[in-house]
Amino acid sequence: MSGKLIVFEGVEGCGKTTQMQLCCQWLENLGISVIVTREPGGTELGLHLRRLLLEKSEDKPVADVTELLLYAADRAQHVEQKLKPNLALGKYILCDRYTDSTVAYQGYGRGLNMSLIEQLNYIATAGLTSDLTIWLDVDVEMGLSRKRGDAVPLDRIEQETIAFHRRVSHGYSKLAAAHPSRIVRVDGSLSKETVHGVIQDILRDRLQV
Ligand code: T5A
Repeated sequence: MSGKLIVFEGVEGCGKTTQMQLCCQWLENLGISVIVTREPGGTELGLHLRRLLLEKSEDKPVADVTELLLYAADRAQHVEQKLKPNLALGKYILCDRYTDSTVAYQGYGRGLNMSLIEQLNYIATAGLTSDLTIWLDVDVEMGLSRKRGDAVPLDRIEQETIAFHRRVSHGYSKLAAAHPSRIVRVDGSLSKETVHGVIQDILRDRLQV
């Protein structure tokens, strides 16, 4: 029996965590066994990498290529230690970010070489792609203002310029256009309950849950 990998993607504050929690409760009520995880930080090693990646340190800047390699290392460990074994057990995995984040943030956001990113994504995942990716599309300013409202200090990447976040957002539009059978756009500016209802419809339609 093999499970399903369902990924949630989007710019900062688009509502992934909120929707994954709602989706997890809904699937569990249907009797489906669910794992909720995230990148970076879905494994013990990944938690160390997450701290290195997201803590802001003015005197120790992270070079763009270093950042790319750390996300790839986090993913390789996550795929091997958590995603593959749980898929083999037939679980539904709800994953906060995956390969599209690297294309959007390090590719479109940082301007790193796309072919290098594709190669690293392939090495890190050994070709494991999502069964479905939900892209929560919200305006960058709206997402950041939600995050500021959470009263938690913005992390290193959230503190990037608006121009950076707009390039990331543009990256998601390009990805969705390039992979229409895998990536489904959902209007993340709607209420939490409305967005959840839309996601339920998509999962029923695409994965027959
Ligand atoms: N990254 C990651 C890369 O650069 N490359 C990579 O390869 C990978 C994997 C991860 C960072 O790493 C970068 C991207 C990120 O910058 P993170 O802590 O996981 O960092 O941060 P995010 O992924 O951005 O997740 P957040 O927790 O910050 O935001 P969410 O999960 O999108 O949003 P959520 O659900 O926490 O909601 C934020 C606020 O908005 C409210 C919520 O209640 C909350 O207050 N909200 C809504 N308000 C109104 N209407 C709605 N529909 C709402 N939905 C949520």
